[in-house]
Amino acid sequence: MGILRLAHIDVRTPDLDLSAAYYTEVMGLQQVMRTDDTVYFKCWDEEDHHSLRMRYNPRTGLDSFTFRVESEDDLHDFEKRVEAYGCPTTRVSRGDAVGQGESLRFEVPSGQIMELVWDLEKTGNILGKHNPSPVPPPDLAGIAPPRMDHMLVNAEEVAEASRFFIDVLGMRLTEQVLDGNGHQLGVWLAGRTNSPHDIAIVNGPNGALHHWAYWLDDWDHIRKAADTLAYNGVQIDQGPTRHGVTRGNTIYFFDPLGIRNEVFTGGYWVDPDHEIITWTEQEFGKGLFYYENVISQRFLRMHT
Ligand code: M3P
Ligand code: FE
Repeated sequence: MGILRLAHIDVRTPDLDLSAAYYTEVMGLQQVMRTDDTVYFKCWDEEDHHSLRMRYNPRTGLDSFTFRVESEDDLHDFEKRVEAYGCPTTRVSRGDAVGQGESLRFEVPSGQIMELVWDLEKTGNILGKHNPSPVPPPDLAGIAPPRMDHMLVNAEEVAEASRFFIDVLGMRLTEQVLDGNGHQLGVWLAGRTNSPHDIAIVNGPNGALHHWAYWLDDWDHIRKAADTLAYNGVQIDQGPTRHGVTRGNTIYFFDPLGIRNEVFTGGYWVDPDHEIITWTEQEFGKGLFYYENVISQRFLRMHT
């Protein structure tokens, strides 16, 4: 049993048209469905119905984030484990959410609503399964990442949140930042992927979303993404640069409503028994942005 990977992120936007224009034309996602108050998006190489849901609400914010579990029976096992930890759970029935079957919902110790699901509607990527082209059409708009990669949430008590993800959900710690007293300020956690992180948790207000990231295939695509962002007048937060933590290449930027996005590539592969990498608070500038060696206050304090 286990947590496989990030499946979708559900957020609120006060301007659905502006968000839809940005996520299709600048980020270059496929808009898969639109109702009166909700838009669903996916990347060109994603098989599931959607990876991003945006619904209208006067206040920007995170509704929930959803991870896929490895097998159908896992929902039952996780229900018992999460309840035993002391977090009440609810079941969302098939038919109650677009693009998926039954799911399990609960509030994690850092206050975000998390959902686990196995049954995702498989609508396929844009290449198809019949003599597929290895690349998407050259005329896709915007950055056009192939898939969503990871997300980062804030927690007042990083160690408590981290223990929940490790002990209850079975995720694996790959890297951590410790303060001078040995307390965790940030943790990077992997599911059943070989990625250095599927979710990270960094000190900040409970319930907050720091960013989510899209995967790009190489550093040259990060450079092209920076050109696309600058051309479209998007506010860049940091980069293009490299993280010391995860070793990934990155740019952070803000969508038109102020939600932070990241594009990410590189990193390394981890086995399940990979030894944890530890950063000290003094060296965390390099961990965050290896070339600049800065801890920007905007980066640490701005969140959704
Ligand atoms: C990443 C990453 C913070 C660190 C962020 C790191 C917010 O986003 O992908 O490794 O301190
Ligand atoms: Fe990130």
